[in-house]
Amino acid sequence: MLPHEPSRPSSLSSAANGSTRVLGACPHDCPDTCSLVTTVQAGVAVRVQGNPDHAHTGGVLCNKVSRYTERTYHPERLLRPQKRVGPKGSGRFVEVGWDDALADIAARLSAIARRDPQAILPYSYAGTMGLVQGESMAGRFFHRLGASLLDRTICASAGAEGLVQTLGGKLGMRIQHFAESRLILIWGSNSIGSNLHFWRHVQEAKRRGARVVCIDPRRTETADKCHEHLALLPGTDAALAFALMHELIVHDWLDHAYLADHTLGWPELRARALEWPVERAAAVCGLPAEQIRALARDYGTLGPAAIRLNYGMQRVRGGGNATRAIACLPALVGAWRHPAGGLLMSSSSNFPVQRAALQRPDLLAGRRPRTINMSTIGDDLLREAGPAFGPRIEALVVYNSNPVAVAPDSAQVVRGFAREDLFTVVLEHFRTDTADYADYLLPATTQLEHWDIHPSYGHTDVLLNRPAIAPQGEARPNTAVFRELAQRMGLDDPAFRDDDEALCRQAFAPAQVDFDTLLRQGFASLRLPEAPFAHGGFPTPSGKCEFFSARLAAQGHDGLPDHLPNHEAAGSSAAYPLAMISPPARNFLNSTFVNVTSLRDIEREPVLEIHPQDAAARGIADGTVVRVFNARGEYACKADVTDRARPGVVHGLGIWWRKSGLAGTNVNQLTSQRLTDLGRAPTFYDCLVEVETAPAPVATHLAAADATAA
Ligand SMILES: Nc1nc2c(c(=O)[nH]1)N[C@H]1C(S)=C(S)[C@@H](COP(=O)(O)OP(=O)(O)OC[C@H]3O[C@@H](n4cnc5c(=O)[nH]c(N)nc54)[C@H](O)[C@@H]3O)O[C@H]1N2
Ligand SMILES: Nc1nc2c(c(=O)[nH]1)N[C@H]1C(S)=C(S)[C@@H](COP(=O)(O)OP(=O)(O)OC[C@H]3O[C@@H](n4cnc5c(=O)[nH]c(N)nc54)[C@H](O)[C@@H]3O)O[C@H]1N2
Ligand code: SF4
Ligand SMILES: [Mo]
Repeated sequence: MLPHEPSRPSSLSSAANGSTRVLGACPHDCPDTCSLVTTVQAGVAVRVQGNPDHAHTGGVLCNKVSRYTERTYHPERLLRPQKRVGPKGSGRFVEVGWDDALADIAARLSAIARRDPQAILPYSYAGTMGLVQGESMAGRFFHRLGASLLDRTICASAGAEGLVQTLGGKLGMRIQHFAESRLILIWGSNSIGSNLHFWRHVQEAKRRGARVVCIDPRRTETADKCHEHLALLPGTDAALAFALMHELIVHDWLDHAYLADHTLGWPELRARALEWPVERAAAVCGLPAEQIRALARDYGTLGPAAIRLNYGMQRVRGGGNATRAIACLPALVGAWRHPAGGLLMSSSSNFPVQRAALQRPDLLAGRRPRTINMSTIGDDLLREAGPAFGPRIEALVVYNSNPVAVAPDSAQVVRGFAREDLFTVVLEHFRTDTADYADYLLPATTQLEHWDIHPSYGHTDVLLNRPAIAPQGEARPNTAVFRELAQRMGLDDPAFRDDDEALCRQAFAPAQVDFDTLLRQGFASLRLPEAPFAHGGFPTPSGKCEFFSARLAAQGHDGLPDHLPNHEAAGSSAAYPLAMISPPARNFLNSTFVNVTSLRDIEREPVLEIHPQDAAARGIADGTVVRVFNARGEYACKADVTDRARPGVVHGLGIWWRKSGLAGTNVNQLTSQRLTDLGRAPTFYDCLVEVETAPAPVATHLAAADATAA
């Protein structure tokens, strides 16, 4: 059992039976950023639990991370550096010593850097959200080299840009106050699957009589538990938001004083909203008009009203504008006046992270390398040198990411990674799809084995992660690899001498976040107002909630939000009549945990959810193997015939490793590299497909695969 005394003296405490408990932070890309307690006996982590002293964690972890020891001690953990011996992608490696691996990597990168350092590209995302094992030492290394910069757009940049333009930052309600709301809109998010600790606040609000509405094309487990579910077509959220505004206007459910004092562009927004009578939006969204009217009535009359907006609705062409439109809503009804009213998409801008101190962009010393968008890595790896593009990408260093599985348009991504003249280094825990394409595969430490420090995008506490156990095998932290490479490449700068604890200390100014508090209790809360915009004070250029954005207008965008139909809008193609979204499977985190047996056993196998009507029209029975295809490629999986899907929309739950898929592909074989309106983000959920029962070749491939497996 965990001790519950709140004044536990240190984050490294000893218990009577000789075990120690080490405080840490969940590293995963999840808004909950849980505080972890790892029990260690004789150097072995025996249990990872939620910290009961941390209010946002409340002693509870999700199913995935409560299996963290299974992942850490997995028999397939990479324990020693490996060098490729077979053709690219064959996954044939031999073990090599760290010295040999690092010497060779340093030599190869130096040779490329002498010609043009921009031919080297780092590729990383949020395998760990830690500021130290993320972009600290890595940033210093690539900046000092002058390597290409990476535009980290793969998840959230469309919504982030929409929020920044409207509210002035990734800011909003404090998550705990949702418990006091009377109406909660869960918009583009499967909270029970991906934001579990928020769901506890929803349950509390429900107990107090709140009404809860889910806005999601898929009938998720979250939708099941809400009072109402609006199953709109993917990419139609802005139309819905405008119809809500229309109703608020015609019924005068408006806070005129708030509009006058704290918003910019109300007359213009009002005029645009009046172009969206409920019937027009109902036709665009594929929803009953009465359901939209009822939602508007609730939103206009039940206060405080709170919106939990999340990133599921911004992975479409108009994702940035849809975020802007929705982010306008709380100001219309003055919801921000109350701590339990308003909106939350991300809380990250609250954290005064000293990114320049960690990443040292000054080491560029005036050079301005080009920027490559991670969401178009498929095309960019295949691009030839040219005046617009610059040099061909010759070396790729991948850490904290699995692009071959998670980036859109995988056929193109794989073609890029398969280039025999591309030098690829991958730092990983496991032999992922991306690792298969490495020239050098370097074993990385997990969160139980290294230091780190974490902000959160769901709550407003900083967390410290202390190592609980020694690195497994010869695994090394990402930071150690970049330090060593710098030294071997003669990049002599004091920036490469900071150790990981020192880096943790540089993440925040002591006046903002007290490091001793972090050492003592594992977390520290930021001092913030309870209702951030009760009296306006939006950190936009005008200080107001900007319905109209002069900044966007100056960049040639529409100054007002608008509904932009999908690149591949439902009903726009006879060849590909079904809209496909690919939200995550609950027991995986993006492509992480796919190889953890106990979790994979719950998810069982890749599936496509399809409505009984769409299945019947194609002669597809539940459980049959189907071929899902479009012009970009095809994907084979089992059909789950279910009314979790609405007619016209199918769900390819993700993100399985390609090599665990039936025909060696995953759902990203179908997604495109087209980008969003704002934020240069991918459009994973803006994708048309057709589905048919799999013809014989796939079934044969399957039988062969089964035979090999058995
Ligand atoms: N268990 C688990 N938790 C996770 C993750 C995971 O993979 N697994 N991923 C983590 C990451 S990286 C992120 S970014 C967050 C994401 O967290 P959220 O943004 O909350 O995303 P999801 O739970 O993926 O839910 C997205 C929901 O949006 C719906 N959706 C799809 N298209 C549309 C649309 O056009 N409009 C609307 N209104 N809804 C739409 C999908 O059906 C899905 O239910 O979750 C994090 N948490
Ligand atoms: N079709 C479709 N595609 C999607 C999405 C979708 O909903 N649908 N979601 C998108 C979203 S929201 C996101 S955020 C991206 C996520 O894409 P990624 O950020 O690539 O996330 P993961 O797939 O979880 O891969 C992270 C990898 O980092 C490794 N890792 C973890 N910690 C460390 C460490 O400390 N050191 C090193 N070296 N490696 C580490 C893990 O082992 C794992 O293999 O995928 C996107 N792709
Ligand atoms: S993945 Fe999310 S819910 Fe699970 S332990 Fe980590 S932060 Fe908590
Ligand atoms: Mo994400």
